[in-house]
Amino acid sequence: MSILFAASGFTASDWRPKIEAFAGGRAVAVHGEDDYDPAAIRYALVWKPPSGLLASLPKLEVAFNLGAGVDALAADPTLPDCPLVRAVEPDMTMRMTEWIVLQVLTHHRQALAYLDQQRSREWRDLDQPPASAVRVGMMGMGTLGSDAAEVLSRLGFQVAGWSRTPKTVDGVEMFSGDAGLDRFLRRTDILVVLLPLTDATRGILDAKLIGQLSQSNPLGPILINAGRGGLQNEADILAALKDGTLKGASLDVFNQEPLPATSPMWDAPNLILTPHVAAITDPVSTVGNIVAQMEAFEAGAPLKNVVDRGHGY
Ligand code: NDP
Ligand code: OXD
Repeated sequence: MSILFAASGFTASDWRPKIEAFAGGRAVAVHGEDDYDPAAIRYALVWKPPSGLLASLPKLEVAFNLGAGVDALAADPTLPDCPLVRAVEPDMTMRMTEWIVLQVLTHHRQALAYLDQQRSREWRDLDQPPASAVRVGMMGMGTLGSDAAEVLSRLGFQVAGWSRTPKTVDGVEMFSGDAGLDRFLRRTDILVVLLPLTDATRGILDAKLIGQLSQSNPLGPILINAGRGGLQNEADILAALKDGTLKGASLDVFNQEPLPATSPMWDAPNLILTPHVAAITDPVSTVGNIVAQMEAFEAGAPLKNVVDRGHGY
């Protein structure tokens, strides 16, 4: 029985040797490069595989998604009914927290304004509130959001979180569900978004939501999204940046990726844009953990980080 690797946008030559090194004698096939018998595939390691590919593997037992977000897989109407395991990797969590903290501090410490001053050789200090006067709101308090929230709390920010289900998190004021959203947004100066893209969250970052953010901090509100582009209405964000409803934004994800060269987002004022790189998947730690899961599964242990198909994440 074999492992199939089918990950678009990933360099198979980086992954194949790692999978073979960990795979303990299991045969490894790379979709698009190797001939393989679909009926021999027991496990698939995937990232945005072609629609219908997983359905063509009659003996597939588990699909391991090489990213944390499973929206691309969920969009495949032929997705078979096997367990779908998503990536939950300490390395990915640390990379994401790094990116989030970088963006929060860039806006909080007015790095864009100082860069402008540097370009015009202007030596002038700007009013700087302490972190303790700034309210960060974390939309999505799962694996990634809760880690970034904890680090931002330690830096002194007033951190609140919003999740689907109610929960208690030390040092973080928690809100949940539709009922908690308005109060969460109204107390937020810097909104950080680490939500999955599901039917319930698609398009949530629109003009209405932006209009609910607090306008009481002179440096805010700021929007930071590393969740998914499908969460955001880019025209609304652009308009808010232009008219000052948003003082700044950082976006790592877009509705269309790569972002077309013609997109007006490239020229949006006070926008920091990165090309979906906030937290990449590291082959070494990921493959090691996936193979460890396969071995535990074969020994009868339950799989970890299985996606709840009903909720879509
Ligand atoms: P988790 O599944 O661990 O956490 C998701 C969080 O979102 C949970 O707190 C969940 O609430 C909350 N949530 C889900 N639906 C809703 C809703 N309808 N209303 C309110 N809250 C909701 O995911 P991760 O933290 O691991 O990852 C989050 C996302 O980050 C991924 O889905 C992916 O899209 C994105 N990502 C982006 C990367 C990048 O490089 N840009 C890299 C990795 C991930 P509850 O706690 O109640 O379940
Ligand atoms: C992920 C991503 O979901 O990289 O892991 O976007």
